[in-house]
Amino acid sequence: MDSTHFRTARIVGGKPAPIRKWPWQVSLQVHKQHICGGSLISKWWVMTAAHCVYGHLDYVVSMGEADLWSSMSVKIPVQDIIVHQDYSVMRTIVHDIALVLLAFPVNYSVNIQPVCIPEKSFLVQPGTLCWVTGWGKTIERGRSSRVLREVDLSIIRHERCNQILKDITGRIFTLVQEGGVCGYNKKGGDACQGDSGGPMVCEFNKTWVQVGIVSWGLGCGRIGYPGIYTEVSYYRDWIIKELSRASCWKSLSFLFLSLCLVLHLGILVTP
Ligand code: 4AZ
Repeated sequence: MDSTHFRTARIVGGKPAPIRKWPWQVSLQVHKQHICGGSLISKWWVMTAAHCVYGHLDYVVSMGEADLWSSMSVKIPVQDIIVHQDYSVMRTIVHDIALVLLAFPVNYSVNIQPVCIPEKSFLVQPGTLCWVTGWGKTIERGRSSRVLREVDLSIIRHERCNQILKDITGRIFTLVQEGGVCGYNKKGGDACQGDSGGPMVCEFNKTWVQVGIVSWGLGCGRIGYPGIYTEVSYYRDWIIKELSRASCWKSLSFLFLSLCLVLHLGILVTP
């Protein structure tokens, strides 16, 4: 067996996720088809990768079930999408983050819970054990998985990750900059197409914190090739700013609508 065959035949690794272990994991779907992963950060908001939602299609967020075909999933249409203003795919992918507003708030349950966003100052240490989850491909040239899968990773900071990827590709420009973080599993565990937008989480003091968003990689599960993630702590201020801006718009539009209604009624009742 040649090395190429070995590499592509290798599964991305990991195993099916136990039920209720990752209750913030969501599936972004178009016409009932799974497109990308995402994570629930509040009753109204899902976080994902910008490259997942860049065309602004009609998405539905599906949550609460590990089996994509389950009839028990909670499905909520999307009301709005905020893509990072500096998101770009020139040379390399940067600022690959987006926020998705649900059409109505989800009810939390044992199967549906939000994940924590790290502090801005929180720098995950190299070598930290984390987990990535998703319904993406189980081999580089395979198909998406019907059941949610998980795999453990070890963190590589962006400086070292950039050097590794530059050495692999021979590129001289920066491939992973500040705002990016990498994950690697020496047995070939990795995220792949379809996992994008989904969470990479690590447990600190018994609390699960989302450290990364699946962004990109050179193939999947290749030995020596780390996967690249958007570093959530780096975008904490952006996330908070956008969420408060959106809720401000919401209350303003509500105010205007009520005012219009009052004026309209006023006109109707004036003789
Ligand atoms: C993708 O195509 C993709 N190995 C996402 C993550 C990785 C590779 C590809 C990481 O969306």
